[in-house]
This record gives sequence, C-alpha cells and structure tokens, in this order.
Amino acid sequence: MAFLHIPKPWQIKENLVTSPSIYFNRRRFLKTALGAGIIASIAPLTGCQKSLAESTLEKTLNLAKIPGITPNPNWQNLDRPITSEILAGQYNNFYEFGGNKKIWLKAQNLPTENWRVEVTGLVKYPQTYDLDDLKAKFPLEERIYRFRCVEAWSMVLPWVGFPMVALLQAVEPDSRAKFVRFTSFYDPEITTGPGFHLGSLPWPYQESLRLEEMANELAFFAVGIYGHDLPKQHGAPIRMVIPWKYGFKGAKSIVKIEFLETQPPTYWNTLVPNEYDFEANVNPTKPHPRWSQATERFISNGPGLSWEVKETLPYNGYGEYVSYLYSV
Ligand SMILES: Nc1nc2c(c(=O)[nH]1)N[C@H]1C(S)=C(S)[C@@H](COP(=O)(O)O)O[C@H]1N2
Ligand SMILES: [Mo]
Repeated sequence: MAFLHIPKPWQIKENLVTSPSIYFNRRRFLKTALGAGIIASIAPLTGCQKSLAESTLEKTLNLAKIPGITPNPNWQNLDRPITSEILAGQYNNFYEFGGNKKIWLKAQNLPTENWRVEVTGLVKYPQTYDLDDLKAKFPLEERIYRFRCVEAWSMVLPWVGFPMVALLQAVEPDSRAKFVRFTSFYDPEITTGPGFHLGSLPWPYQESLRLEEMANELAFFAVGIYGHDLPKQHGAPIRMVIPWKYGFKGAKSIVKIEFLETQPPTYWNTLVPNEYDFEANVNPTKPHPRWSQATERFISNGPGLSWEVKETLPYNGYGEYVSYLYSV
C-alpha cells in the first residue's frame, strides 16, 4: 500500500494551490492536487509558524461535546480507519470561503449564533427550528460513514446528528411534494469565495434530493462530528450527509429546506452540468469527464496529509441500502 506524504496545507504555497478568484480554480486545483509530486517538493515553513497554525486550527475543532449520543451500531464498523480529526478539519470544500481546500480559517467568519432552519413548501406543518429545537426534538446518534468527494478523495467521518426521515415525519410533506431543496447560508458581505462579487455564479449553494432519497434511512443531518458540535469549516451548525452520493450533494450550513413539486436547479449541476449530474451517485464505472472514478485517495492519517489509493465501490459501499431507489 503506497502512502504519499505531502506537507500540511499551511505548508503549501498559495500560488501552487489556486488563487481564489473564479470558479475555474476548481479545475486548476484538481490538476495541481493530482500532481502530488509538485506539492511534495515545496519546502516546509519554519516550526514556529507551523505550531501557531496548528494551535489555531485545533481551537476551531475544540468545541462543546454533545452529551448523551448513542453510537448507532448499524453504522460503526468499516473496513478502514476513521480519518484523523485534525486532517478532516483542514482539508475542506466550502466555496463560499474560497476555491481551494484551505478554507478552515476563513470559514471562522460564518456567523452561527441564533441559527434558524426554515422548513417550508409542500408540507402539512411548516416549521422554523432553532438549533436547540433540532437537538431536542430529534434523537441524536453517531454514525460512522464513508465520505467520497467527486474529486476522487475520500475519508471516513464520525457524524453526530439525526436521520432525515425523522424530519419528514415531523413536517409531513403532502402528496404533491416530489423534491426537496436545501439552501446554504449566503451573505456576500461575509462569504468571500470565488466569484462572489461577479454576480455570475448561482449562489446561494443549493442541493436537492428526490423525496424518496431523503426518506432513505442513510440520509442524515449532521449537527456534530467527532462527538462535538460541527466546526464551521465542516458546515456548522447543520449540514447534509448523503453517504452514497458524491460529497457535493451534501450542502453545508443549511438555512432552508423546501418541499417542491418539480426538480429545482442545483449549484454545481447549473455551473457544469456534464460534470456534476443531479443524481451524483458514487459510481466507479462512470468516469468523470476529466478523471476516472474507479479509485479514490483515502485520507486517514494525521496530522500530515497522506493518502492511500483504494477501489471505489458502487454507491460508495451502500448499494444494499439504496440501490432499490434506482432500479428501473
Ligand atoms: N454550502 C456548501 N456546501 C458544500 C460545499 C460548498 O462549497 N458549499 N462543498 C461540497 C463538497 S464538494 C464536499 S466534498 C463537501 C466537503 O465537506 P467537508 O469539507 O466537511 O469534508 O461539502 C459539500 N458541501
Ligand atoms: Mo466534493
């Protein structure tokens, strides 16, 4: 098993990652990341700067423990280790805060106080929840899931949250509801990611599921990770986790959930429809137009960024639970 060892993100020169100006940086970043040899040749920063960055990062992760969580025994044992917290917390996609993986510091500007999630549209009982409501009304549990990004990197993450089906039972979608749209926090004064001021990108970030997909037992809302509240870089205070789909389907920092009759436009699918399809199920036999999806770079060890190449499984290994949703 070959491990590639590359420097921590804060040891990578910004210009070799991407400059966060327009969304095309996503493409350039991919090329750069895949050329790991280039990254590996960059000299590390001094120990002094490193420990400051490290302790700042640790502070962003050192959040209140969520009491009384039951680990769900159905979603505990995997054939691979949990990704180290310090690595998962510094290698993120959150375009509202920049076009590369290194957004953890900028994401600290996300204002999560007095958070509200509006549930609206074709439902019997529309609701606006605050975070305490959500944590009190829905049974919180821990689930260890594989996580597979469309860019062919993967992790294993221990989420804390509740199944989406519990929300469905609380609000009762009516028979016209066929799709659900999830909207992320958006404020161009705060979010500073690529193209924010160009007015040409389809902000806010939105994602959508078919109602039957949302009702699947695996579909999950995370309010925590590693036993504590969700760090901002992971999409605090509440985000979607859909483990059989590529990571981009899991919108972060959700403010609105709407039940709709027809399929709504979604962020990446609107920008580049031939590369990011609406369904976005993990599928090793269907290559992305610019790279294979047959294998993935599994990131597990910390604190330094390293990975191991593994086969990608259909539906990210969750076929027995979800393939019924896609049978013709
Ligand atoms: N609002 C919002 N949600 C988002 C994204 C984003 O840019 N903005 N990126 C998506 C992508 S591409 C991935 S892989 C995951 C990354 O989640 P993580 O950083 O917690 O690992 O978030 C998804 N949700
Ligand atoms: Mo992703």
